[in-house]
Amino acid sequence: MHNIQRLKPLVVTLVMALCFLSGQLSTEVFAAASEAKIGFALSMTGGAASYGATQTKGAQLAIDEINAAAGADGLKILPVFEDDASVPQQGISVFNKFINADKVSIIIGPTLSNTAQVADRIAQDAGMPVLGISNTAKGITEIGDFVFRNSLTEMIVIPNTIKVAKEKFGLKKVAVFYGNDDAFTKGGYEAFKKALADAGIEILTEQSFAKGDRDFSPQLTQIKGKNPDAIIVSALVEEASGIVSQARQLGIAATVPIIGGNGFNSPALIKNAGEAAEGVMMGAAWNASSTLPANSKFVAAFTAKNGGAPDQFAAQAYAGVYIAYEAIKKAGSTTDHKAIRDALLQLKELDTVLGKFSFTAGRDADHIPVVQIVKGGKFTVLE
Ligand code: 1QQ
Repeated sequence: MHNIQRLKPLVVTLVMALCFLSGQLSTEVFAAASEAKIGFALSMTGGAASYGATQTKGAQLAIDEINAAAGADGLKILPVFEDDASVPQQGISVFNKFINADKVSIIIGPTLSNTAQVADRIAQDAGMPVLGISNTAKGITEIGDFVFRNSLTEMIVIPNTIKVAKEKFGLKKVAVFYGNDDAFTKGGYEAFKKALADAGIEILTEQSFAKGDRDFSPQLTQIKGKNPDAIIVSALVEEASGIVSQARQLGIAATVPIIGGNGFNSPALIKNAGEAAEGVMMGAAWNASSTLPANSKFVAAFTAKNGGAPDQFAAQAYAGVYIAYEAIKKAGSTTDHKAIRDALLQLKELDTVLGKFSFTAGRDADHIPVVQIVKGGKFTVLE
């Protein structure tokens, strides 16, 4: 008994020395060349493929920059890109692969909230940090404490969109048109309804559609008959493009603005709807015309590499890679998922293309939203 008591200080010192050494060792591991695997679950096929395409480009640019700057002995990123095919089941398979086979440090994605609301549960249960870069429906980060996103939610963006639209067009009465089978389009619909009520704008009619629909003329004919001041649309880009084109084909005048949510932020809308896209307005999370140094550098590098300007989805992907990388470095480990999760929460005012970035206590993004309008075939930020 006596002997053990006497040994106690020695044991404490030994344990402390070991802790110190292991801390030293983990920095040593990073000082020697090492790689952090990041799993990207993005929509490369299916309805959300046009978002996934620019997300991939934005992420790849950040990876190239980080790996070039890391030099011969720094921490590099080894990306694993997988197609979530825009459907929840495939998202689940990809997440399982990242967790069990690839053993990634963190997962970035999936593209759609509709997939995230099921796939993120897999990550949460496995204690794998996941960073959404385009999920804007409510309820995603509530899945658990390993789920983060850098994408501003529709609950934050839409009230601003409605406020700006009301000032610009003097809206009093509108029609609402939304997708009724997707987490994002349903969430956007609810956010629009609340924002319209708060702004004292009357809803003349509510119409809905389903994913994959191609003919929107029955609902648009109903809407036209009500003579609204604007049409509020919660849709992903494939359906949004059809709605915008067919509204103008049916003779709904260009003086009746079409106002959308996050799904409208893809250049695919302008490509698909052409002239009919002119004047379409949407809320956005990234200020494309920001002259902050980080943003100007990103826009120039992206344009030089890809022969065209980035969109919001590319910007959020690019920022997401830098956020994940900082957290892994700060955690001092590529395998300690809890430490990486904790490091994400501790990131403060990281300089990103979205502005100075920190997560909220609820692991969401929090910055100023903007409103964009299509002018001369381009997204323009309303100042
Ligand atoms: C979501 C969205 C989509 C528009 C992402 C591409 O915001 O699914 O949450």
